Amino acid sequence: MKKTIVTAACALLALTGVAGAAEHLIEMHNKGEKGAMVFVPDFVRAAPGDTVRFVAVDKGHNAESIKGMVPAGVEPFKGGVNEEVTVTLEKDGVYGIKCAPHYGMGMVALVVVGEPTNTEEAAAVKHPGKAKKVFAELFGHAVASK
Ligand SMILES: [Cu+2]
Repeated sequence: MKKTIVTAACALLALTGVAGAAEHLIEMHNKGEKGAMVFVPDFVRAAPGDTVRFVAVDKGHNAESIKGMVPAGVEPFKGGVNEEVTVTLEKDGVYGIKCAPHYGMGMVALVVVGEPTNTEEAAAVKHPGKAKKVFAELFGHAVASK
């Protein structure tokens, strides 16, 4: 009897997995291939309705949306330091994310959902220090992989 229930639950999970939204994992690290203080990966392409889960693998990081870098009508989000945040991205567009303590060190990420509708506005946002260079690169990906 118990086995039947488990099997049914698995079948249901498999079904929703096919039809449902994907989850993208972005980890926060003190060190990565691209240097110190990084989101891994720092560029994600997602579909509307997908979720992105930010996990602080190393301590001292957070994930929050950057002002002016979410599509119109989207609520900004802000995770606390060391806090795991999961956001569901319903609207098409680009989403710029930063780690507040390491923003100037270039700890930023870009998520493109569906059609990047707000690229121009988002790309016009000014950033401190190394974040400027990292975003220039990330917007390059957004255009190139379209
Ligand atoms: Cu950080």
